[in-house]
Amino acid sequence: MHDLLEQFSAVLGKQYVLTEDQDKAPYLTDWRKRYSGKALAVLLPKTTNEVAKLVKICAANHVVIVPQGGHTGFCGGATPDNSGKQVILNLKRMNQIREIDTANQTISLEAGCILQAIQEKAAAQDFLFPLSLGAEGSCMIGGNLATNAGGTNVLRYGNTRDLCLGLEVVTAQGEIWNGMKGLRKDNTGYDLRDLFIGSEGTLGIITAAVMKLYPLPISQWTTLVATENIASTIALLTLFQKRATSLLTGFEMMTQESLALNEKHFPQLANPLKGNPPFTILIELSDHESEEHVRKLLGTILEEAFTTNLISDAVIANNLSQANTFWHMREHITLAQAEEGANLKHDITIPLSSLENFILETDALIRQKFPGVRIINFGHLGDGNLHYNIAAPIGIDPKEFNHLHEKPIQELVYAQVERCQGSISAEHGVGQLKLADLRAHKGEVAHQLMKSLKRALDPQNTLNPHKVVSI
Ligand code: FAD
Ligand code: 2HG
Ligand code: ZN
Repeated sequence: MHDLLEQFSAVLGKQYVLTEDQDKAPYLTDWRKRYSGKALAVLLPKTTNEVAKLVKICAANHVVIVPQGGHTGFCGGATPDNSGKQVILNLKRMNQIREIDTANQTISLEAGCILQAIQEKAAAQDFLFPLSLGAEGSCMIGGNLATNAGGTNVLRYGNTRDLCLGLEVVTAQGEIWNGMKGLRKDNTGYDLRDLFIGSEGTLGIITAAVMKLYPLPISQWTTLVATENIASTIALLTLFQKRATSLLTGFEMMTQESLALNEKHFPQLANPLKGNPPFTILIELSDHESEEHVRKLLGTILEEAFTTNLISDAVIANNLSQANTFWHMREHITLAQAEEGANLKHDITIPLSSLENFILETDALIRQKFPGVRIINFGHLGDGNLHYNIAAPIGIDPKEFNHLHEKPIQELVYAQVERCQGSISAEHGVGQLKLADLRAHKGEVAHQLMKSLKRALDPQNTLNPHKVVSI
């Protein structure tokens, strides 16, 4: 073991091989505090060549590597097990922007770049990098790619996969695959890029990427509207999609119960809509034309929504600071849940045509079988993606409640998801949290194909084993 640490130090320098408990501690527990592990060392490489050398050392010694970015993932994918034999390979020092190609509208960058820093770098050159999520101040592009993160702009720009044109990956054998071409068309056989995106560190280590950039919108309007039920909410989405088409860049849903929790922990983020409506919808329109053009369009659509009784109230943000407050309301629900204590997350997608049926039936079943629970249902409604989270009844210890009820609640929710032809992971991935559920959900053929891929690319099973799929 001593020899191994010396080999790591020979590649990185001793200060980038963390072995002391207090130095390793920040890398060992996940954001939700649900998973905690031990590690032989935390390795902090600066270059792709260093990553390749470290992987070769690990492969030769059968040492398991857990790749890690900002460690904000929700499925325990970046947390090691309890053996103390695995190493964490954290990419945070690989944070260089390699190039912004203005003609190609692409940015080439290293895996450890923080998402918010990428957005800012792009904006400084009049470009939009559209990936946006609540953890953007600490998650990294490598982690976003490895989880195929979604967020609030998917409706218009797609998820991380849709934004990626090229990758650089260190394979399980320590070879470097350079796929850093910024091409929008490339039909040269199997799509290796798409194989690594969403593989959660189980097939290779993403060290760099070429990502798409877009022209920066010059006008943006954000509004909060009240709807009485899920049917009118979906009808409202259809209306906005028809009238605003590609100008619609955000359509997020928050239920009354979600916002009540927000208000409890963040009273400054109280809902400006009157009378705590059953559903509060955050809608954003963006355009490259004048402010007035979008404002007028928004007004016309809202008027139509009022006259057809789809909405009962609306507040349009009249400046950037108010628009930011609306977004904070939406993003703070996760933080309010964390403040409230342990909770059960269900990150699911349902076809929009089945969404009303899913919510009505599942809500009723949950309330009947688990009286008093709070259904913290919110999410990216425009993508059919609900965060259908469950919090313990008020006054009941959340940990005790989850211990007793997590399994039956999850079985109920996932059975409903299957009935509606949905997915048990919309954007957060699988990690160790959903490892067991994946098999049943994907079906035997898909599961075997996934195992074959894992065996082919990582035959020694040293890259993040027992995450996503076990072989
Ligand atoms: P980590 O958590 O470090 O890692 C995640 C997985 O990727 C692990 O399996 C890890 O092994 C692997 N990995 C990390 N880096 C690499 C690499 N370079 N190469 C190979 N594998 C790697 N997610 C959404 O999709 N949408 C949201 O709206 C959203 N909102 C969030 C809000 C909050 C407040 C928080 C805390 C999280 C949110 N997330 C969201 C979840 C999380 O931020 C995303 O999954 C994010 O993409 C993870 O990035 P990370 O750098 O933190 O990755
Ligand atoms: C979001 O959309 C994130 O805010 C977090 O994906 C969802 O807390 C959650 O379950
Ligand atoms: Zn989300």
